[in-house]
Amino acid sequence: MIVRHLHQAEKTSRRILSPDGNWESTRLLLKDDGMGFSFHITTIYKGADFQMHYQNHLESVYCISGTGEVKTLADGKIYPITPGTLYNLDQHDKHVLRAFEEMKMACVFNPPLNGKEVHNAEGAYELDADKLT
Ligand code: 9YT
Repeated sequence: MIVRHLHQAEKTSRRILSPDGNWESTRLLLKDDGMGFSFHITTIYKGADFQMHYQNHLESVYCISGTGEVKTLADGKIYPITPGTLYNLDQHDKHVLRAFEEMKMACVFNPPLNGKEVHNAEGAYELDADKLT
């Protein structure tokens, strides 16, 4: 069995700070753990407003706290995010995420992340990103 605690993991290389200053993510479960998905606790900073497009991954995002909205660019729809909302990028949807307050999110990626992924110019994660060191 694999057991980890967020507060301990935050003190290690599992805590990734986005270079764009929009978010940080503590990656509690990664590809090497062999579960077939990765699991992260992500903080989206207040005022963040940025585009993502996970061309290589599916992602589920559950809001633990905070408020914001997510917009799918293909159809212009805007979905409010409040604690309890789960949104799922099942179509590799290009989207914009906005945080009206700091938001704590639980995020699951399939296929699992290697560890050090940050967004490329298109807002995607590369499949061959480095593992944690
Ligand atoms: C909600 C979202 O996609 N935020 C970007 C960070 C991502 N969740 C991650 O790498 O953990």
